[in-house]
Amino acid sequence: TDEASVDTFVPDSATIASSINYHSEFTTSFSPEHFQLPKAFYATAESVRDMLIINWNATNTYYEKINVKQAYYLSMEYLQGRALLNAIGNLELSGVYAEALKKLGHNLEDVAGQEPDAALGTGGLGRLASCFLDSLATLNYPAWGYGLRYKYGLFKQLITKEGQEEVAESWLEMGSPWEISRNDVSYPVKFYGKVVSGTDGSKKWVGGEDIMAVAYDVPIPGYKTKTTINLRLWSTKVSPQEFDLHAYNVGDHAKAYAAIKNAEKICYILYPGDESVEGKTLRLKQQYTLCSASLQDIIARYERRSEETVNWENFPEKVAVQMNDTHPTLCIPELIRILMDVKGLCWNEAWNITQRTVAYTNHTVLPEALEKWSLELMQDLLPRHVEIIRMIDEELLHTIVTEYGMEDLDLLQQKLKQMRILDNIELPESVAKLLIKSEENSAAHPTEEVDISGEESKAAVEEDQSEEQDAEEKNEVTFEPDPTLPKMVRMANLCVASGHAVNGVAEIHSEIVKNEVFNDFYQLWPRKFQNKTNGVTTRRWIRFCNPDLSKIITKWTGTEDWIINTEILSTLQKFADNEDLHSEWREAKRRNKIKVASFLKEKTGYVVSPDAMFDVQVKRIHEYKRQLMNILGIVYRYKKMKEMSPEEREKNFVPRVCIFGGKAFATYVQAKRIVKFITDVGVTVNHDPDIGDLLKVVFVPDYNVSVAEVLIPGSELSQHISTAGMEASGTSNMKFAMNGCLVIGTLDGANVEIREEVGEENFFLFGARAHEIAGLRKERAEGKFVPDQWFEEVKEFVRSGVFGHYNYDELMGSLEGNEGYGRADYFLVGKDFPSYIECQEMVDEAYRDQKRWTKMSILNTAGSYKFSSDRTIHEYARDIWMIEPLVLP
Ligand code: 26R
Repeated sequence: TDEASVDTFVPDSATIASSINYHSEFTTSFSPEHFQLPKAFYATAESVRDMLIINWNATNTYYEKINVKQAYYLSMEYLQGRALLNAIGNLELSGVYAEALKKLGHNLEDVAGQEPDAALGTGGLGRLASCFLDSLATLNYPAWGYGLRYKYGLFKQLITKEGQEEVAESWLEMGSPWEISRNDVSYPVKFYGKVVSGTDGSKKWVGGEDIMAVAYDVPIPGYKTKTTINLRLWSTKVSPQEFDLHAYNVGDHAKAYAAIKNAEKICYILYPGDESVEGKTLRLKQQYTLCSASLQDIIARYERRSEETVNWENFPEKVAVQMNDTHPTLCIPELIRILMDVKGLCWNEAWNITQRTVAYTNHTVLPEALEKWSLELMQDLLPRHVEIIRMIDEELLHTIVTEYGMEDLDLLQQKLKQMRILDNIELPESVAKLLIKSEENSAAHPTEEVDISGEESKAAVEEDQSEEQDAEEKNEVTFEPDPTLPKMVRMANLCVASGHAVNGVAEIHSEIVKNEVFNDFYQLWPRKFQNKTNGVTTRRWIRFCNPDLSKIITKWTGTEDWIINTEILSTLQKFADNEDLHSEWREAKRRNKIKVASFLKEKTGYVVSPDAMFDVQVKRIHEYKRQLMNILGIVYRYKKMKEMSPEEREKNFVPRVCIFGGKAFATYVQAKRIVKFITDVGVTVNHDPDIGDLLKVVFVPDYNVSVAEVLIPGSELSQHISTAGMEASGTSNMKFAMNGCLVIGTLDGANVEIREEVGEENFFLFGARAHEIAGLRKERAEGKFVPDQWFEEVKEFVRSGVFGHYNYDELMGSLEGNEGYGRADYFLVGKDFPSYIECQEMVDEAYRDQKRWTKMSILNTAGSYKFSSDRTIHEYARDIWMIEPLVLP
């Protein structure tokens, strides 16, 4: 098809129906007799795919021709969810597709419901990557995503009497209609082996095992634009050299098969359990496969688009690489390796180019989630990369020495130790020499008392207050490795040292990144640090998941342009008191609630009343997210209800349906206990004849993108109640606010900015502030904190067996004391509980006044314009990637 006809070609329903028929007969791998579900879905998707491929080709041909600068988003996770309605919505073909399917005896919604979710991610980080792709395409930014094509995505969650059970999620069972396998795009990826030096000082990584990474391209269409970008996912297979034909011939089939399995297992599953060395190795192989294949591909493209002689200096003028958290950190040493060992550049050139190319986004401050890899394991698997990491470490150490000088040796040594990439590893000779020399120097000419001021005096005071052991550690910095401790590579330090930009994902989080987590680095390179508040795509998260609300917004703002220019949403503010809008708004919410109610009935069997308030907490189950506080609040409510007469009950409480959803990591025992507890409370409360519709507790199994698309439009209150300072941003909070749900939350992550935008009177705030947390924890651990009486009563009530006789000691014990199960309530549930309960009472009060509630709801949608991922992507493009939109002719 030539360019002109692409522009003007808008198919009608008859053309589409015939395309679907064609694919039904020739493309899908189903029996020919019938045209039923799920075949109808696959045939429909194939017909959409044709159009995507036309645009995809046009886009990439144009990028190639213009030789445009491209951004590459490297992520170990993408949570794409379903693609059909999104694709035809973006192509503006929903109407004709519905018509075409009707002709063929099907209903579009049912057909779309056949699609399995692509769940190649766990939560916020993966879904953010997917929202970013949608915005990049929509805004015509030349950018690609790179990831891994896991055969099994995130597990399917079953809820049984035992709690959560995990089942493999085989999303590729019937094949994916969206991917295009690129048999011509493949790269070797090496593991193990050794490094050999040439006589000219050059290095080569040889031997070991080679596997092949093969590209699968997923076209990502933009909304109302021809731009269709690419998500390139790598799959792994045995390299022809490794395939042992001889073993087959002599009957050693197991040996021959081992090589195949060894290659293929890399892309089997998302997050292989990493308790064992095998699990850890596999995960590192996954990370390296993503980095190596993507960089080889990016470099090949750069060379292909270059004039005759390739100018490597200019590489960063054409390539920007964004690392989605530390998971793709290995692209740093990999880029250096290719530039030096394959392209023949020297260290300084390669190091300089790499720094100008890569940037890093941090998504968590939880210490246990800051990645560290065992040096031993990495040395074994990637020996050349370890050499390069040692060189980067050395560069960094020299920078620190230059910055701090030799005057205050204690300070210098402390900085060296805290900031270096390699932990518990002897100093490189060049740095050790400097220190010995200067120690001699300072013994000969003792330096004067240093004037401690500003930051340092603050640090000094803190040091005075800290425990003796701490002080000792700080005074005597030793670089002798401790043989009892493992030698580690700190991936985040590697990213911060090597990237030209480091960003957090919400204002408060970026402040914590600068002032706490990476403060040493911030002092060294203040200009590297940025904030890029997260966002979500309005296409999926308003327009397509909530068509009723979308119609109302379009009617009252007078345009559909709010889908791209979210600022327009704020014009709703002027109608916040308009009674006509109120009744339309409530009507739409009610229809969405009815859909949620029937969904809950189908998934759980529980029947809930759409007249009750729908109160929702859906997210990964984690102690810091405090689902436990939510459910204990519900227990409190239940207990109070039981103590009242029926009349009092009706008078005091607004009927609520409390909905939970989310997966616990398979090995996270405490999180799984929380799931079990929630479902146990549900069993008791939902069957209590005294309570009826006043309170229902429902745990929705297998929360994923598609479930979110049903729940969010039909929610009225949503809970974002993490311990302050612990949730980097949160992104579902944005989706809920956009869909007119009120947020109850702490001052954490993006909640802070949401509250600013929607107005504090439209946000239910409670709980301790981030800066108070450390002090509160200390107080708690020292036993100085006196827990609130309600809180104590609620725990007692649980222990008494009202919700069954599952052993709750470990769960309740984590909120208490210091001994046994006691973990001194690290997440401060007990501390925030009273203010949470009071806040929930204010929620009830607001809900009783439906006029007030509706106004608050409208103002939440109106105030959410900042949280479009379009805004976020514009900021990345402008401040980090330096790329411009490129509209196809
Ligand atoms: C490597 C391993 C230990 C690991 C740690 C943490 C793997 C995955 C994670 C997930 C983290 C990085 C994550 O999903 N963070 C979430 O990122 C969202 C998008 O920025 C934020 O909204 C959310 O607050 C944050 O928890």
